[in-house]
Amino acid sequence: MELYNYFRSSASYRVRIALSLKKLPYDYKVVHLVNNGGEQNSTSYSSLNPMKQVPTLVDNNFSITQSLVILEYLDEAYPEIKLFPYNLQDRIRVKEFCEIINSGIQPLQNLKTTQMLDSIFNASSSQKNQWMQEWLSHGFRALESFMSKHSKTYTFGNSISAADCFLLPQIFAAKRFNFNTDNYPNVTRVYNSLSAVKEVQLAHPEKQPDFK
Ligand SMILES: N[C@@H](CCC(=O)N[C@@H](CS)C(=O)NCC(=O)O)C(=O)O
Repeated sequence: MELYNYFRSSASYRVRIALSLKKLPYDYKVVHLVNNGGEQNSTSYSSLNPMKQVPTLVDNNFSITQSLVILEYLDEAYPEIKLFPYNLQDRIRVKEFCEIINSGIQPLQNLKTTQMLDSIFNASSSQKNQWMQEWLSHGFRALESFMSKHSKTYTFGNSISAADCFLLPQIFAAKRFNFNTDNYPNVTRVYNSLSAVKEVQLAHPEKQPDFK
């Protein structure tokens, strides 16, 4: 298996956590999001990922983009350690949580989005910071509300799930943007539980070969 990714990319980090929890080995393929105008924009890479984003997983020549779909693929192809609950309603809840991050928070902080705040609107750094803080507050309030109902040791009950693969990288990204996550008690508690799990630690950006 090959994972095209970048150490700091939160969407890549989701897949690294999933692969690590499932104990699946893979070749780490670096797509540097900044060097050479962003390697994600190269012709060769964009033929793998038409959105010009990481991650992309290739398993036996089967190439998949979109981290949520990659996690669903891994769960069906390698079901020994499950990331989505068997029970339908539980499974849908976990996907609902993933989607809050996947479509409601992360795209608003993504590189191409913030670059356009510059190139189209000529936004100052304090305006860009305000953009980040507003969207992160909006999103984290939703995460906290979900978790106040469903979290125990982990985001959804007492078993690690895909929801945790999404939560931890989103917290990592929020901290990079100096967003204070301490005001969200359930988020903070689960962050601490997840940070103690060895497989999760191995997926951390600082443990990756392209970390700088
Ligand atoms: N929905 C996509 C999001 C992927 C995404 O936004 N990746 C970011 C890094 S976290 C990226 O490659 N950004 C490059 C760019 O914006 O040029 C997924 O979950 O895979």
